[in-house]
Amino acid sequence: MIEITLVRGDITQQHVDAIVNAANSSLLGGGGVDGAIHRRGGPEILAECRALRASHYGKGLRTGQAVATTAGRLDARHVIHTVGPVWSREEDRSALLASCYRESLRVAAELGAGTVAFPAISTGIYGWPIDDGARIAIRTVRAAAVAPITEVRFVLFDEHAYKAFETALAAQG
Ligand code: AR6
Repeated sequence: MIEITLVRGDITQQHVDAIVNAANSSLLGGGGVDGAIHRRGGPEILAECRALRASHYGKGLRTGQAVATTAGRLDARHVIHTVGPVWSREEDRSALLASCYRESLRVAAELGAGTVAFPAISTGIYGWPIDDGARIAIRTVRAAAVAPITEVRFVLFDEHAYKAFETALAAQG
């Protein structure tokens, strides 16, 4: 049985097998979680991202997909980079957001990860409303988690995000 845990804090400080990064399709870094992961993880992560771009993702990683690199100096074995959708009022992109969680878990399981830490994908720079982002995250992880994953930890940066996940978890069990 998978355990979903909520932590308020910085994802780069977590000790888990895999840390998920809310990246962009370039895989070459950015602000938010992405910036923090590259800063703290060191240049090895960016070097692998560049190599992946050259070998497989010349046009960029597509929204909703996920790919793994080393975790560099982070206290983890892997960083899994996924590209969340930008929030849109006109278009329902929630299937793409769900895909980020599902694909990241698939990649983590393939790598033999037991513990996986997620940020609240798309809810920062990409503008997704936190309550809806939290519901999609919890629902998707509940439905998708696979062996050998035993713990999925959501690492929420602020109290507002933490509360949104707490509410979603209480509602969905
Ligand atoms: N640990 C945990 N959560 C964090 C941290 C941290 N260190 N830093 C921010 N958050 P964002 P996105 C929260 O913007 O919306 C980048 O430039 C933040 O409060 O990191 O998917 C990429 O390169 C928010 O709730 O990711 C892309 O261009 C959540 O993490 C773009 O931003 C996600 O915020 C992706 O935007």
